Amino acid sequence: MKLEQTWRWYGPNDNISLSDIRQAGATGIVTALHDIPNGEVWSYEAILERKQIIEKDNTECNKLHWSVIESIPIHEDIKQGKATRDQYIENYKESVRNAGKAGVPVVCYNFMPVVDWTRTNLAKPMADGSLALGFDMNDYIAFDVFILQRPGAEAEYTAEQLAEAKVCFESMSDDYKKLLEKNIIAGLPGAEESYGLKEFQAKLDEYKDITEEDFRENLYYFLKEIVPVAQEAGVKLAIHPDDPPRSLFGLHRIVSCIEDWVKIIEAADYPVNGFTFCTGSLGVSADNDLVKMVNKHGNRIYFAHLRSTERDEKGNFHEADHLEGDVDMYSVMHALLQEQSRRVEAGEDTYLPMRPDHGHVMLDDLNKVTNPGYSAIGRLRGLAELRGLEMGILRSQEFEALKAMFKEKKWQDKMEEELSMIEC
Ligand code: DNO
Repeated sequence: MKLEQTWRWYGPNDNISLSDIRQAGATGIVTALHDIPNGEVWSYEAILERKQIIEKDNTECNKLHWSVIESIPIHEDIKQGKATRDQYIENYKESVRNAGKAGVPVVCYNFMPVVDWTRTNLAKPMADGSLALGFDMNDYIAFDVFILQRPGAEAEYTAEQLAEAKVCFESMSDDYKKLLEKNIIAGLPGAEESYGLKEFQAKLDEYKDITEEDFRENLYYFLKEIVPVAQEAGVKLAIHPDDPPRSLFGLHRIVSCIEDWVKIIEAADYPVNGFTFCTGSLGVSADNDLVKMVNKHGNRIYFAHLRSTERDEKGNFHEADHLEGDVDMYSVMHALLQEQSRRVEAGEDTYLPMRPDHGHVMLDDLNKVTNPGYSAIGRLRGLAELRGLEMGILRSQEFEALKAMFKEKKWQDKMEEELSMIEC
């Protein structure tokens, strides 16, 4: 049993074609109807049309299918718990039903307020000559305090952080300041929202009186409504973690760690209420034990973004090569394959799509315009590495022994043993 290899595709306008994706060896397409405005219903016809485009050139031995919707965005009114949320939730239900009817099995979504994934640098030079996405704390604080001039921002940083950010700000050219603003708030691909400075501050202001408790309740309210519908529609919901998994611009972040996962499960405890296991996002926090997350809640992982990040103690990080950096990809892959074998023996649905993520810009792509994080060759490299790692693990004698153990229905013993080792 293998994880399904998938690839994020931005639709018919993506420079990377479906034929390219076939050559990369992926079988699953991860995509969204990006042109539908946030909050509106995704009609059955529109989903079906996209599905047919994906499957158009399928042959008997070369098939693509739509594995995951990434994402159906959640309207800000739902996140803010406004009176208007109910209509948006009804629309979301309709979209989920339509996805189920069209046979798309997984919907990925996030609950990050105002900004989706956030980086300060979209072209950080790596030692090998490739370019990576990065998050630089000095740049971020300089933007927050000196460019955006968010009221109250200073109080959230130490004197040392502020001093460093000031030096950094003073050395920035006007062009660099503009670039930084664009990188942070003009919207990365798939983020669906983009702002100018004033508009951004106005959006942040809307969250001023929303406490963390309120914000969590807004997510749980949404889940209580949506999850039963998804269960009936046969669609798995996979919430994406906050990226990075910490507060930005004073906003609450409530999908950042295992404790958050537990609360999400408890809010609407149906099997379809699950997670996108994004190792690069979660891995930015040293407190997240990724293997433990799989061993404890692997049965709720319905989609995996397998990438690695490298962080430092100041909060800076960048995208590492897929098998390098702070994510122990061997152990993560092992844990996911173990979870999949458990599902086989338990007679559960074993479908587990994964995709490479945020590849470096390298080789020929250095001369092209690419979507930040979504260049072809960097992801091709990532996918190839992940595929090899998976094969190595599945073919190892140790893994054969593990599967034999599961066959004898001893998987529970095995999981308990691993968890007790992690916990002590
Ligand atoms: C970034 C992506 C995110 C993700 C959303 C899910 O590369 O992982 O934009 O798609 O957060 O809703």
